[in-house]
Amino acid sequence: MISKKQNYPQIKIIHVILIVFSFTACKSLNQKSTDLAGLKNVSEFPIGTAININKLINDEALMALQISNFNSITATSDMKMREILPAENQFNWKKADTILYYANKHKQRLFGHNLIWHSSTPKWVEEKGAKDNVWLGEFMKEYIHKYVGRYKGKVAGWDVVNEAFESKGSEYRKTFWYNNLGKEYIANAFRYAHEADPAAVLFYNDFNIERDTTKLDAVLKMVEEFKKEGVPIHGIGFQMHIRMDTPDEVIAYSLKKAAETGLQIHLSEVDIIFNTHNDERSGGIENYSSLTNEMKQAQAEKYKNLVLMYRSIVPKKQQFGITLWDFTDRDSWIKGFFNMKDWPTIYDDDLKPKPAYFGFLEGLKVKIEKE
Ligand code: 9MR
Repeated sequence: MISKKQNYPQIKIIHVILIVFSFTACKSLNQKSTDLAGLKNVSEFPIGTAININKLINDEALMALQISNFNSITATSDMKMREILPAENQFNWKKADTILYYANKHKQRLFGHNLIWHSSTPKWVEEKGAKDNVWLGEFMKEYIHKYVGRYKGKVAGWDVVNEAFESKGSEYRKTFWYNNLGKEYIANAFRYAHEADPAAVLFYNDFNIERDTTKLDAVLKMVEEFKKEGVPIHGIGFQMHIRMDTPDEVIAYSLKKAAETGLQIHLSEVDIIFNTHNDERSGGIENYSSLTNEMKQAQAEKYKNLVLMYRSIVPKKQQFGITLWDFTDRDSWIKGFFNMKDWPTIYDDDLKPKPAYFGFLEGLKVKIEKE
C-alpha cells in the first residue's frame, strides 16, 4: 500500500540490486543492544548531517546524538549567500566560523553548502545585478574568491552551484544568475572556487536526478562538457530527497550512470518521505496523516537499501559520503516547507531512533559481495 506504481522508463535492473534485495529478507529492523555504536563508527565513508548550528549548540541532547553518529557536517542554511553577505560589503562570518569551530572540536569534516543558489541570493544582489551584469560577473568572482579563500584547507568540499536545472526535464533553470550571465556562470563559479582553494572537492548539487533520468542526462552532459573544457568539477551531489515510492531500480541506475563519470558521488541531503508534493512550497499532498508500524518498517528497508546501493554501486574511491538533511523528524524542513505531515528522518520528534536508524545502520554493516 505504501509504494505506488509510477511511469518510469523501463530500466534493466542491474545485478547488484538483486544482491541488495537478497539482503532485505523481511527481517524487522529494530534496536538491538549492540546497535548504538554510532553510524560513523561502522562506515567506510563519512556520514554527515546538515544542521542549524545555533540550534545544535544550544541543545545538549541533539548535540550528543550528532557527535556520536556523524563525522561530517553541513550547514542547512548558515553558509548560504543570504547569511554570509546580507547587505553590500557586510560579510557575516560568525555562523560559518562557529560551525568550523564545532567541526574541528569534534573532528568532523566541514562541507560547504553552497556558493551559488538562486534561492539564497540576497535581494540587494538581485537588484544591483539586474541593472549591471558586468558588475554581477565581477561580484560573483570576488565573492567566491573571498569566501572559499577564507576557508581554504578548512572546508573539505563545496556545493559550488546548487539546482541550476529545472525541477524536471533537461532545461537549465532560468534563474537570476542564468538570465543575467548565461549558462557560463556555472563553469565560472567552478573556476573561481578552484582558484581560491585548489584542494577543495567541488560539486554540482541537485534534486530529482535520482529519479528523473532526463534531468540526470542533462546534468551529466554538462559534466562532460566541463571535463572537455577543463572546468574543475570533482563531484556530483545527489540531494536524494526521496519518497517511499521512488523506485530503487531507478535510483540504482542513476547512481551507476553518475559514477561512470569517475567523479565523487555525494548523497548530500538525504531524507525519505511517505507523502508527496509538487516540488513547490506548500505543495504537499498528504496521503498519510499518521505513521504506522508497517510504515516505519518499510522506511527502514528503504534507508537500508539506499545505503546498500551507494556502497555497492559507487566505487569506494568515489564515495564522498552520505549526508542526512537534518536527522530528526522534529527538525526536518519537510513539514514546514510542503505544509504537510511527514516523518522523513532516522530519529523521531522525541529524538529517539526510529526503525529507519537501524535500517541505515544495517545498510552500513552488511557485508557486500561484489561481482
Ligand atoms: O533545509 C533548508 C531550510 O532550513 C532553509 O530555510 C532553506 C532555504 O535556505 O533551505 C533548505 O535547504 C535546501 C538546500 O539548501 C537545497 N536543497 C533543498 C533543501 C530543502 O529546501
